[in-house]
Amino acid sequence: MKWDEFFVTGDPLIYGAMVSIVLVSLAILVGLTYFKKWGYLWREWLTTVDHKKIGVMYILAALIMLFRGGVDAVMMRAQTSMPDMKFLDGQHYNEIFTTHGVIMILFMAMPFIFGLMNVIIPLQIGARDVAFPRLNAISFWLFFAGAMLFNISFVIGGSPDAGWSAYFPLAGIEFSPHVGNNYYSLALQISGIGTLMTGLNFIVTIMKMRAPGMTLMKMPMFTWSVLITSVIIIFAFPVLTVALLLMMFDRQFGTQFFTMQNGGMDMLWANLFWVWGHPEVYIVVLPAFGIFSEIISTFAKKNLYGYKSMVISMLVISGLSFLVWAHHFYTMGQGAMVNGFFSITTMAIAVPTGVKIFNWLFTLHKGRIEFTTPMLYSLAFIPIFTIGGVTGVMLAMASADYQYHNTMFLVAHFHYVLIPGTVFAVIAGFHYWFPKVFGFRLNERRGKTAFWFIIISFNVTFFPLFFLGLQGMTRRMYTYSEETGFGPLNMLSMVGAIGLTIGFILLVYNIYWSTRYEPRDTTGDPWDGRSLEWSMPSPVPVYNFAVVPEITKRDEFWFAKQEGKSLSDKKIEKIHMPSNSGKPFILGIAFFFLGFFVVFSWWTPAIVAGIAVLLTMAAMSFDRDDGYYIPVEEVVQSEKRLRGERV
Ligand code: HEM
Ligand SMILES: [Cu+2]
Repeated sequence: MKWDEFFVTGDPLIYGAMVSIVLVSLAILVGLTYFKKWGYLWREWLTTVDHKKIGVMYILAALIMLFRGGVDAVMMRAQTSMPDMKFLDGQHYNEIFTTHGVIMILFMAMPFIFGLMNVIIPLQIGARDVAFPRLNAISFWLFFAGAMLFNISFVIGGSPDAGWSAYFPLAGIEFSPHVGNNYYSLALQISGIGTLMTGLNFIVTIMKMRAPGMTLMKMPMFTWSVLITSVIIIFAFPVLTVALLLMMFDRQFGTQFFTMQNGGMDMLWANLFWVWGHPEVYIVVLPAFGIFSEIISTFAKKNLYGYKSMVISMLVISGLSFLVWAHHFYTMGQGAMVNGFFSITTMAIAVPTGVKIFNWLFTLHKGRIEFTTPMLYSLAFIPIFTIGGVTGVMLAMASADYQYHNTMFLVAHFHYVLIPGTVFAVIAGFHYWFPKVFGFRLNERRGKTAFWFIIISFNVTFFPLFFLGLQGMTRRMYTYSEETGFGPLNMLSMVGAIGLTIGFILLVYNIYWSTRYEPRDTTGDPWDGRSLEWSMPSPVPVYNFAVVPEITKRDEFWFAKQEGKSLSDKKIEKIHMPSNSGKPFILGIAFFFLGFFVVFSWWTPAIVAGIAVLLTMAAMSFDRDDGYYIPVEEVVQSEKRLRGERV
């Protein structure tokens, strides 16, 4: 490969991006050296095994990826805002919708959810950390390595361009000969291993580490949703990993699993992809349901209506989510019987989902509702998500789908599901739990301004797309002529996208503003919460609970407050904690280079990087570090300090 093929060239946009990447990296390096922060960064973050810090890193990475995916989105909207627009060419448009889709789902939505569950789950169940803290760090660094690998494709070698679903034969070596889709297969394999381990870790954590007395049916709803999601992860992700491995073999070693000749079967890819892909939607949506349940019950000042039916409907959804995958390709000709089966299973999902919607409405009924920022997002979610759900049922009807398949109607539908169902949830959760992690709230007034911008602009951006789809505008189409008449609605959608951008900028600005000016919270419970995470001071000390509380009922903390009881008046004992480790971070770097060299089929360096991976793993298994104890005196001191007493 020649150097001019190695770096992506020829476009002012890309040169601009290269220059800014170099400048930002230099600024970070110089800044860290100037302020002497290398040691701090290494000790407190890169080597941490603390679930709260790992959670914060996930969320930070997700916010950066939201920015990257958002820039892609605005560029697409700009290109289609007017007929015969000349901003992007066809190839660039292909690359951008591919990276937008992959980044938003795998490197924004999932890590944002993982970030929140990392921070909150141990606190909600009364645990001192997750079951396997070091594995948790490995999960994060593998996710991060995969995300970085995927992102550099933009400047080195070229981005994938076969859609986020990478259908064969388009994604095969014959029609996509450059390295873009190798990045897809490698980056997703690496981060996928991390995801799988997160799933295992949280199942064990929730099953084994709950505070005494907290039976399954006494768990907060967010914990339930994460437990069910983790089970979906361990069934769904192996399918993706295997499919990606076969993709890699097809593209780089001449096998014929998904090709159109020599016994290959392109539809096999579509099936494997969606056997993972549909449950993936629930991996990001179920925890969102959990977050909304917590927020709605907190700010309606009522216990969650229909707790048991909430749990059952999540279980039913998780089971059904594995039985609907063929609804993504009704038009590929598998016949009426098969299509009929998948139509019915798909429509059936609307039933448990409807149960949940009614449960939230009944929780609100006669509640003393407080319209805080997180509550506003949760209230807006209900009607908007319902539009997404109803249009989903429309798409589920196989015969009707022949009409809307692969049109902008579909694009509108899944954004109506994913943006309220995931993005609003993580933003709501972010505002809700922010004071727990940082010790102060995000400013309410500024938060609400951003909320209104985001909610209104979201609808302006995506509602027109339903009509464009019905008029016949196909998805993934980079341009259209004046005569189609698609112009005005696309322009309207562009206006919405600009509004969304402003909304997100206001949201980020609020983080900055609140960090500087918002008063600190000394109660640890600024929202008058119900679950255990509000029972300790904020920011939460490393050991979480000075004494592990005993649970006798659901929302124990809420009732304890009513009765004026304390959950932590027992004797403090010394606390065992896991020690930090640099190896997960090193493993992430080794995996990054392994992936990078395999992308370019540079086998010698790839073998060296592979050996580095194995050696780091071996070093990890011989590690004999049993952690350390925090002495009683230190716990007592820090509890006093955090609760605002003079020490
Ligand atoms: C923030 C505002 C967003 C805007 C303006 C936006 C806009 C778009 C546009 C214009 C397309 C391509 C339409 C076409 O086929 O030509 C698209 C595709 C897509 N978007 Fe978004 N999007 C946004 C957020 C999101 C989020 C939050 C997610 C997921 C969590 C997401 C997931 C996807 C996926 C999976 C595709 C399909 C990519 C493909 O065709 O391969 N988007 N989006
Ligand atoms: Cu689906």
